Amino acid sequence: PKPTYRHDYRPPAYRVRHTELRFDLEPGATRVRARLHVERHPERQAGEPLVLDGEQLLLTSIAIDGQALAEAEYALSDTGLTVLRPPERFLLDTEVEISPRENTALEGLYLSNGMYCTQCEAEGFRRITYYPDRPDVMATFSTTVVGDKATLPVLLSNGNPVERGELPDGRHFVTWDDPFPKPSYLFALVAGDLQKVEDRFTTMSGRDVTLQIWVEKANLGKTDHAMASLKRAMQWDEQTYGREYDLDLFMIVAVDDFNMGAMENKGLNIFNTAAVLTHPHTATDATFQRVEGIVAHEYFHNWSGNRVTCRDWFQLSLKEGFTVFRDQCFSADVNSAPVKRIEDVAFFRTAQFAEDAGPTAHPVRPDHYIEIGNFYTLTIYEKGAEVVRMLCNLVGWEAFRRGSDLYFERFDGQAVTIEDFVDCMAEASGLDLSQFMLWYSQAGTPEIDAHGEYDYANAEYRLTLRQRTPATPDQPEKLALHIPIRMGLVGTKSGRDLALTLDGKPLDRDGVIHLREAEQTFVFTDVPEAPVPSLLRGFSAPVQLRFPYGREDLAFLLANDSDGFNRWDAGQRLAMLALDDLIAAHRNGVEKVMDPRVVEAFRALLERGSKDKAVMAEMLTLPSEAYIAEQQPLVDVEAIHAARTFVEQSLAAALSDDFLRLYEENRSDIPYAPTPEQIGQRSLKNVALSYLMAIEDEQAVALAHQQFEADHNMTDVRHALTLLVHSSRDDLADPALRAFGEKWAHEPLVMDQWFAIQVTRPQTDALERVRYLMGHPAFSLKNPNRVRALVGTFANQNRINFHRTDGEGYRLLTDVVIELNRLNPEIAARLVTPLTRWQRFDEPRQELMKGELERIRAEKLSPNVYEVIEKALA
Ligand code: HT7
Ligand code: ZN
Repeated sequence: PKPTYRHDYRPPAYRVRHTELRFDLEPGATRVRARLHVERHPERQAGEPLVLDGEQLLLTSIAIDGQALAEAEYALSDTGLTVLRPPERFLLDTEVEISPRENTALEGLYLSNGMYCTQCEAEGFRRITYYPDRPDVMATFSTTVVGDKATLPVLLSNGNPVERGELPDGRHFVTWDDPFPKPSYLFALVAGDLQKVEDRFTTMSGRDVTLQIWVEKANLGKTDHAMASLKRAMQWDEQTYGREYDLDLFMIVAVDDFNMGAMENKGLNIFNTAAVLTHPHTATDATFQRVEGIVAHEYFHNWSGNRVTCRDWFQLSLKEGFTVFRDQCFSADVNSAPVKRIEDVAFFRTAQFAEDAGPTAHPVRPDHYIEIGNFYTLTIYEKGAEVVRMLCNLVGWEAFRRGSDLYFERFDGQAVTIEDFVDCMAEASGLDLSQFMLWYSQAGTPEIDAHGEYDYANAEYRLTLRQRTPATPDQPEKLALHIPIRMGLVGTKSGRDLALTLDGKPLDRDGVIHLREAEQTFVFTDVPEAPVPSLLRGFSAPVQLRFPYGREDLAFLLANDSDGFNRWDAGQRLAMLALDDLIAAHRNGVEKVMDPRVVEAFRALLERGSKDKAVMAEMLTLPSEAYIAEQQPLVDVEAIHAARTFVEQSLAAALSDDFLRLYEENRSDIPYAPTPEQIGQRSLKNVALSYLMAIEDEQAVALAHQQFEADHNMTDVRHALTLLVHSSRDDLADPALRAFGEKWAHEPLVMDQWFAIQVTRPQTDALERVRYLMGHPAFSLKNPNRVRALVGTFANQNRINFHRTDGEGYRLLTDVVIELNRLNPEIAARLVTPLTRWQRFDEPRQELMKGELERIRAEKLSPNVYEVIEKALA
């Protein structure tokens, strides 16, 4: 497979103004007739060939302006069809046959549980019909769907239904018109035996919109939260960005088999059932919040992605980074803002930092790719969102909103670039953002080394910052970035933020300094007392910032910092210092001793309490093993696990009365609701229970068992079951697991939780359980949710067992990747990620991991897996 390069972009030679499609649905042989209204692009010469993409299609007829083409007039290949000498303006009619039944890759048109559905982003439409399958070709669509009336009573596509009727042989049809020009990746079709839940929304200009969520009958009771989330998101986008919905109908469909979370097809969003269905008995608080966020994300794409789309796939972050930023702000506004930021950053620093430090590191706007499906990454989405967040903070919200209005107005109905977006922000704010653009082109996580000195005699504080971005594949040298650092100086006597004067002027209200050089010193004057600096408040830039904090400094910030995010971060840094010592002790075979200053800091935290219980729960949560690993030069899997377990047990032993009190204070029998208050209370209670179970005293075990038996809501049941299954009490865990598995055997999404609980257990039998559970009737390699729950969770979240020194964990993952390479390349390429990080581990593990990567390389590979494996072994 050959790479595509960003610099090779050329506008298409031909445009499609309007697309008419007709689908005759049959599982093994669906006929797709397409009529494209084509014209030459005004910027391109006459007489160029028309190149259409197409894969796995059987062409049965082709005509231009009603005249069948002779074989010499076009050329067919595995990747497309070329019309050699087309006229300037014409109608192209084609007919192809495709087989949804055999489509296990879940791209294009496929069958999920007897229901037809599509996934066209990024390049799935070419598996439906011959077409210029690129985002800068935008057309209006008219789609007729024909199917068997008894088995496929519901026939959906984008836009508005304009005609329906009966046909011979028990078939029927519906025709849909989508008046908004769109690229092929936003096309969607759904057909099946579905039921709908309906609601309405009146837009800010008074238009009435019908909202529908389509599900299989058994899932009818699980749509309330998604519908409420959708209405909240529609209102938020009007109030915050002035964006109104534009069609009369907005539909969501839930499907079982789906490669990602959801898809923003115009007027017809398709969702993974896991990203839309909720019920207090089947979904946890985390799922309720995830559903709210994803429903909002897909809805927000209607403007940031659909009305204004990407010129080419290198610009993917234009829509994804901006839309993630929008959904993060929405979730922060409707829930607890500090907790949302803490959760997002904790995830980002673990997973995106790892991606940026590994062999698949790439810029937010990549320069080349082999398979675009591999670039739906944490860098494009999450780092892209951090870049937009920095832009927003740099220019300020008012200018950002003006820039956003300008962007939507200027480019409505167009396919544009990241420069177009940033130019609007520069125009609206008057700021020069040229250095800032490096954030889009340079891969890797910038590292900032900071140190500070207080000069008593002159009442000055000198802060020196040095930035460096490590080399990444293809990019050995890096330039200095423009890095906004929000900060404060917290007086050690007063415990308060000191007023900041820099270069004789008060620092702006937000307290942002701008690092632009490789090294810069900032001299703050009139500093009346010795301060502790609080740096990178709110994680104001996606960087690793190091400062030689002492433990007392961190305990001080944990107690006094006015920035909630940095209070949490001080606790994490303090725990990391203790963990580092314990990791070293474990490695050197020295007895582990718990740092009393960490215990005292936690005790003080527990005594102080917090109004926001969710924040308190985050403060009490230790850094994850994955995050700890990210902070180590070389990952010592056993030492990290042992050190973290030791800290948890030491805190539990020293503070068990406090944890017990916390647990009791936060128990509640009131009916479940996914409100921020209830979620915070449950998190705090369950964090306390985790600590208590870390030492497994009889009382803790009894509480966990009672919580499981009480069966109040899935959040509590799942947490209690996890603690039992991860404890040494198999006498209680086994019957509980059995009961849970039997009760929920008919609910695939709950069985996913049942799989995940078992395969994350630290006991040495975890790997054997994975192999055993792969034979369970509820498991299927063809369903991405099942694969993620069982195999993905094991490889990513059970570090000591996945990295077993006998290499069995790696072998298991490789076996699955090889199988999936054939069935579903997109999922295979994602699943292999943990093996690609081999350089982070000790020599024997490196050899084992590389051996497995070589084993994959020896197979006949899909472009997706090929690209990842080649990078990993480069
Ligand atoms: N824009 C959507 C991306 C997506 C996708 C990409 C590749 C393969 C399958 C996919 N399903 C959805 C989702 C989003 O970002 O909103
Ligand atoms: Zn998106």
